[in-house]
Amino acid sequence: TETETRTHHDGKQQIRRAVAETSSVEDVFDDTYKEQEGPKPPTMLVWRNIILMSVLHVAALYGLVLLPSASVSTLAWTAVCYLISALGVTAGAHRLWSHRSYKASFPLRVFLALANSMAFQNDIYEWARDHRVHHKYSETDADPHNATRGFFFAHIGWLMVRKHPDVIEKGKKLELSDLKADKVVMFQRRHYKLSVVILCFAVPMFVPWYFWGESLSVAYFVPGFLRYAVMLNATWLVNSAAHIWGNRPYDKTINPRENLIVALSAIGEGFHNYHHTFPFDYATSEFGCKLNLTTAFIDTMCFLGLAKDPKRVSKEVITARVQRTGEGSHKSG
Ligand code: ST9
Ligand code: ZN
Ligand code: ZN
Repeated sequence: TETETRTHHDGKQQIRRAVAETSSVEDVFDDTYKEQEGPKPPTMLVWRNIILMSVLHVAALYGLVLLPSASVSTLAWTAVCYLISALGVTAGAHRLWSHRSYKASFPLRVFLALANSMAFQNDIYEWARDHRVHHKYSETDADPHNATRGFFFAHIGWLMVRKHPDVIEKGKKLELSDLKADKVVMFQRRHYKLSVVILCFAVPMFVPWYFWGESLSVAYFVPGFLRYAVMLNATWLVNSAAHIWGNRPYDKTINPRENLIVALSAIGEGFHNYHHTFPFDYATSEFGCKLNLTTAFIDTMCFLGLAKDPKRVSKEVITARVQRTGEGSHKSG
């Protein structure tokens, strides 16, 4: 049995290496990392963030109260702002810059960087760095939003405390030269604060007030704060809900799951068991555009010649993986 175990282990290593080779970035789970033994470092609260997040959510609730008095145009504009900022995260920071799952032309990268500033979720460089450690050291001390610390921590709590030292230590060792070499990413990082003030707050508020005479308070609280808070929570649900609830058709040994509600609110990012199994697939799902607006967007960009080389996993590889590590809940289509 010892040889058997070794063969099994070698097999696993080989698969990990093969997977790593198809992926040009460090987003593949590293099972050699071991958490330090003994007591965990104490949780250090960051009161500034706790207060700011509370204020944001109170402002968003006020936006909810004002919602019935918003004009139809303002509601449509709010939806547009939601979609643009969501795409800046899903098609931009996530599928393009964290995972390099397709290639994007300069004009598309400029659009995605602007959309990303509208989402105000840390600049692209920081987001992609934290996301690569999330995949490589998923659900350990070195994962920034380690879901084994519970729903609240994975959802929002991790933004209100100092990071575990292993997140920073492992993060500093990551290969990030592709991000440093991307002029659009570094430009956004240099001018991040100004871009957020303009794109996340000023523009969403100015447009309805200036173009169709919406009241300043509705313009401020609905497409501004309410849209921002809902978009943040939809994103965080990928880290919390989609790491806790749902099926695991592709790999039953990991916690990330297929969660349709999250897929819907996060425009295609809820197929999280598939995504952690095949992080380099541009669709982040076996089923292409199904419940997946981001994939439809990238397909459209490829059709228009603004993007190319979307990476996909073959049916054979998926089927083999489903049979080897799936929990038996796989449905085709
Ligand atoms: C937000 C982000 O909401 C949300 C991300 C979600 C990710 C989701 C992923 C799911 C999949 C994709 C689905 C998308 C779905 C989208 C749907 C859309 C509808 N490696 O950070 P500091 C260094 S943001 C290497 O201060 P502390 C760092 O460089 C919301 N190094 O750590 C620095 O070094 P130096 C708005 C690292 O003090 C030093 O360490 N933003 C790494 O522990 C200190 O860094 C906020 O709320 C790393 N990984 O503070 C702000 N990490 O000094 C939140 C750090 O040399 N952030 N370093 O430069 C903070 O305030 C702080 O980061 C903190 C930790 C308080 C949380
Ligand atoms: Zn995850
Ligand atoms: Zn990812």
